[in-house]
Amino acid sequence: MSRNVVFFGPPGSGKGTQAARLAMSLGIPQISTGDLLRAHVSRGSELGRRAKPIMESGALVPDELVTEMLRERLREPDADAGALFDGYPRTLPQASSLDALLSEGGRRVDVVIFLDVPEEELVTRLLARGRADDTRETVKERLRVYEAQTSPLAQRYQQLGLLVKIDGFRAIDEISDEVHAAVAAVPVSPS
Ligand code: B4P
Repeated sequence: MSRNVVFFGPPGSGKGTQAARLAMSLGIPQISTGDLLRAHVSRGSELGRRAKPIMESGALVPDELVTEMLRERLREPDADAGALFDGYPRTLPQASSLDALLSEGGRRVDVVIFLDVPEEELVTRLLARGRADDTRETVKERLRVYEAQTSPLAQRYQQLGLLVKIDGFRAIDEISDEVHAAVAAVPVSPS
């Protein structure tokens, strides 16, 4: 049995926060493409050197680089029982790649959690967090990129009947309770 959950939403909507909590309670890994990319940047790998200026500009790292990184991560044995995808997919081609990668192991996306947060709150949260790519200018660009390239995923997953929209503008515990309930309500993949 395998459980595969996608966390989807604008930058700062709490994908990482909620995926970490769910990972603890389900005992399956949180796979954050942002964290994987930042690890590459800090160890100065070839991928990290290419990704660093892109991330600092607020743009998306090219699909093929991120997808190859994800493919490698999914080969690790802890992902056999499933994974919580935090920040992937972010484009329609990435969504197709995720379906293909999962189907190689007879798996599929079981549910997509969409965290809905007003833009003003996103800006406040990100500026308070203060990561290297959390400057006012970069945040504005990341929100623009989200609208243009990532938000169309909502319609895709809605049509597939997989999207669960959750109000992410509340206390973290309240959101977690609703995320847990939504995931528990979904049957898991057979393999
Ligand atoms: P990510 O690392 O995925 O960053 P994010 O979208 O900004 O964060 P998230 O939504 O997880 O917010 P968090 O829980 O941390 O991406 C960074 C960059 O990497 C991208 O811009 C891109 O360049 C690159 N990248 C990553 N994946 C890629 C892909 N698939 N393809 C191409 N490029 C990719 O929460 C934010 C803050 O809010 C935290 O401080 C948190 O404490 C706070 N918070 C959370 N929930 C809250 C709540 N309910 N109330 C109040 N505050 C809350």
